[in-house]
Amino acid sequence: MTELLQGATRTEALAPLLAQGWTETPDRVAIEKRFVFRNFNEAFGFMTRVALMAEKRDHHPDWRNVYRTVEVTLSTHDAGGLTTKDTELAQRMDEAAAYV
Ligand code: HBI
Repeated sequence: MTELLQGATRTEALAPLLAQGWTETPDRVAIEKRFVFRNFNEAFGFMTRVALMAEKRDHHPDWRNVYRTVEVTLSTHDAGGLTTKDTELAQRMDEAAAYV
């Protein structure tokens, strides 16, 4: 199982994501971000690309779509918190959102 991010490693891994609009959930076991697109088509296109990515990595987001917004929470359920699987997927999601 992937190890939980802790201490300085955790801080360093999160720094670029927090600068890109991700926030820690209040219980600090997850990170979250609200993506807002121009329309539903762009939001769903983003979700489609991320879904393929997530399945390939066997690491899946918790997310909710309402019209042109996608609210995402990332956490490694098996580990009970944040791992590099989450920070890497978060980075890939930011890249996917920039493509639309
Ligand atoms: N996705 N976010 C997340 N966290 C997990 O622990 C996880 C997952 N997708 C698949 C998965 N675990 C499987 O590896 C196991 O549940 C078998």
